Amino acid sequence: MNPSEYIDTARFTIESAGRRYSVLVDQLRADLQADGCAVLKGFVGPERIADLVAECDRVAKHGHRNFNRTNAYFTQDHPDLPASHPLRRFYDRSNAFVPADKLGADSIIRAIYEWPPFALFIQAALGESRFYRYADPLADVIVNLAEAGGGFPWHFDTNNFTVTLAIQNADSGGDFQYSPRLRTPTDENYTGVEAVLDGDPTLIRTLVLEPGDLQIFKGRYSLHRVMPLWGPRIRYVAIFSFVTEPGMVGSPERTR
Ligand SMILES: O=C(O)CCC(=O)C(=O)O
Ligand SMILES: [Fe+2]
Repeated sequence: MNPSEYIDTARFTIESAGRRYSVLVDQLRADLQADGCAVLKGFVGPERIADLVAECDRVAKHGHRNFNRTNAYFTQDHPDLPASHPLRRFYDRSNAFVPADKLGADSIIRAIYEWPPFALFIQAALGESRFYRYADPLADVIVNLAEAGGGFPWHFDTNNFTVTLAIQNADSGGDFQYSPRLRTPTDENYTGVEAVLDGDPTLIRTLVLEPGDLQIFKGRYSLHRVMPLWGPRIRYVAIFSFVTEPGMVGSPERTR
């Protein structure tokens, strides 16, 4: 199987280094610079997405479920601070993910991830000088499953960028919300974070991602969440991981 058959390469010329390629990469760079988010709508065309849904349906039984309560920073509580402080605002998180080794040798998702032009193109869009596929056999490319009652509450990522492919939406809910550049390396901006947690609409953008949309997101400084979702249909998202060092794998604790 040739992964380029799944990607709408007529619209997204990710393979060539011609003029259309530069225009596309420049556009993505501008979007990422402006607010840390770039979306390629219909990256996998509607006529091809059913095969990816079928792949997710096939591996969903291998999902590891997780339930926890977390603040936006994945840290412990700080009882010395006021209850409204962002460090003290804990939310339920539940989701499941299918580890990378369960996708199987005939995985379309893995074929896209491992197709060399894909990583080169994402690297160009991000303008990263050091950029490698994650070497972790359990976590390099995973499928995230979110069911009714789930979602991913407000948080900052601990990694610099995330590349996700929307494969199936829940019946309702599950929209992606974010507040661009809310903090910086030197300013946590707890006042702004508190405002977002309280729902200040002037600080929040909502993205409705449809099956086949590819999202490149820089989540370390932009607070974001997946809104609660409802209905029997599972939300499927493939998460492609890239890192800045070759040969990196996760710690045994995290892998467990
Ligand atoms: O499921 C998504 O769309 C993104 C989830 C997210 O924010 C993350 O994995 O850090
Ligand atoms: Fe995130």
